[in-house]
This record gives sequence, C-alpha cells and structure tokens, in this order.
Amino acid sequence: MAPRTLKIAAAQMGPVHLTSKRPETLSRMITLLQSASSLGAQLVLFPETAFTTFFPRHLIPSQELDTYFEHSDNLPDAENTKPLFDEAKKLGIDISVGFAERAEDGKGYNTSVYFSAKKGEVIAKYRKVHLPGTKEPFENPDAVNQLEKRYFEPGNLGFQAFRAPDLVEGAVKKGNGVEAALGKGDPVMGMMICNDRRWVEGWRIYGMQGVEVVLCGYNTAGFAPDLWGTRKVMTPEEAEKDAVFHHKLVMQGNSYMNSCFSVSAAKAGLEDGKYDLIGGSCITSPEGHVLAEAKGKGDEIVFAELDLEDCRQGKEKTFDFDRHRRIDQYGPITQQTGVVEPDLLE
Ligand code: CDV
Repeated sequence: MAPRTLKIAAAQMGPVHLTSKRPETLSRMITLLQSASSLGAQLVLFPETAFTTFFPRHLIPSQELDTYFEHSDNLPDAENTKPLFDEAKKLGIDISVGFAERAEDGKGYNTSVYFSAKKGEVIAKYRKVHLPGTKEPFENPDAVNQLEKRYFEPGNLGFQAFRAPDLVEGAVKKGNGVEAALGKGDPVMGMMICNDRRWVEGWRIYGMQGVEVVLCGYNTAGFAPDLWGTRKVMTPEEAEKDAVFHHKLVMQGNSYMNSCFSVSAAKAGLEDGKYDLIGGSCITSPEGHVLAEAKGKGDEIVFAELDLEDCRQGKEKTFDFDRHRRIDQYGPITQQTGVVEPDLLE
C-alpha cells in the first residue's frame, strides 16, 4: 500500500483592517495559496473570519453588519469569495477557510468550510460551537471586546468528521470491510474554530471518529485582560507570550490525547491599527510535538509533510479508546454544564 502522506499548510494572515478592500485581501490569500503550491501543498488552511477584520471586537451598526457576512451558502460562486476558490481549483489544492455566515433563515454563524479542489465543491461545513465573550460591550471603554455572542448563534452542526477525497493514493474504499480499512481510507478530517480548541469535548468527539487531522483557524487577542481576567497583572508583552503558550498547549495536548495531527492558522498582528492578535500558527503531531510554526506575525506559510500512519501508534496503544475508555464513569460530561462542587465539610 502507498504511504498515506499529506502535504499540508497553514496560511497565516497578517491583519485585515476595517478599511481593507476585499480584492486586496483576496489577492493576499491567493499569493499565500501560490506559495503553498510551490512547496507542493495539497491542502491549505486559512484563519477564522479570513476575509474581514475580526469584526466581533467592534459594536457594528446593524445597517452595516451585513457587509461582514457572506450571504451565500455557495462561497465558490459568490463574487466576494470566488477568486480564492477559482485559484484553489486551478492549482488543485484543497482549502479550508473561515468566514461569517448569514444563513438562509437570517441567523449568523462563525463558520468554516472544506473545499475539495478535484470535486470543485464544498464537501464539509462546520459552525463554531464555543462562542467566547459577551453580548454587550464591557463597561471599560478601553477594553478589547469579543462580541461573538451578539453576532453569532452557537454552531448547530456538531463535530462531524469527514473524509477528504483525492489526497492520498491507494486509499481503501467502501466494501473492503471496516476492520481492514482502519487507518487506511481517505484521510479523516475535522474542523474547529478558535475558542473551540480550548475545549476537550470537541476534540474527543473527533477522536472518537478516528480523526487524523484537525484544522483550526483563529483570531486570538494578544492582550485582553477584561476577557481573560486580571488576577495576574501582565504587560501586553507578557500577556501575548501567555496567549501563545496556551494556544500551543491546547493544540499539542489535544493532538496527543486524540492521536491526530493538528493544523492551526492565525490572523495575526495589529488589526484596525491597534488590536493585537497573536501569531503562533503551527502544525503538531499525534505525539504532541510541534512540527512547524510561524516565525512572524504577517502573511506566512507554515508547511509540513504528514505521514498519517503516525496516528496509529496512539490510536492502537495508549489511546485505544475501544479498550481503555470507561463511559460508565463519564456521565457528568453530558448531564451537567456548570460546576457542582462536593458538599462543604462540617
Ligand atoms: N476568536 C476567538 O474565539 N477568540 C478566543 C478568545 C478567548 C480570545 C480564543 O479562544 O482565542
């Protein structure tokens, strides 16, 4: 059987401002795609809300809000997004990209899609489940707001893993028997968006579907004490270092605990002239190691060649779910949302 290798890239983007024009942003994204193509990438991940500034930090007048959302469920053909998909098709590279979605029923979602270049269509969609922040702006006028709960509904599509077609030669297809096909079919992928990466629940649900690569685009503020808390007073530099540490910690830890690769792509740098977003886009291995990472905070390709066979060791030994998970002990995970402490002592 041919090795199940996959050349993959995170397309980290520098800032996209409130004033940025869409053709200019698309042209940057296409340049990133072309750089990834020159390295032989088969799949490129773009950040969360890649086409616009991270607008949930602003209180946007309702009559302007729609300019930040994509209105069509058909991104590859919509005027504002088509050039990126056309280029992906031309180069034969799959892409996953995040955007603000206005659904048919008028609801907003923080969404990402997976576009298969060979199929020429979107084959999977994910809507962000864990929306951080608040509905109303913080009282502190200098606070960095995170108004995702104002603009988006929590995702309602679950954590649905899917197989990406036409990336791996000789992938076992339907009909060969499930046992024989374990870890030998087309790559099993999962998408999550930014804050989702901090929550083990989504990772585990993907892990339980045998996920091999998790894709996660993000916009993470470098300094947001009103959001994160002020117990430890930090300078903006210390806070940003901590934010990058937490980002890598969850990507590495959850990749290890679910025996999968992960790819994360940041929108980074000073957006709208003053809001700092961390970089740190990286690719991690099923053993939890960082294989490649961004050097700066601008437009940059982070590239690695993955051997999907590397997922098997964890899946068959330490994290062989079938042998070691104890679901009779995990009830509270789905029966309880908040914290219930043990009774107080006498
Ligand atoms: N866009 C995000 O989801 N941002 C969040 C918050 C907490 C800054 C994040 O988890 O990075």
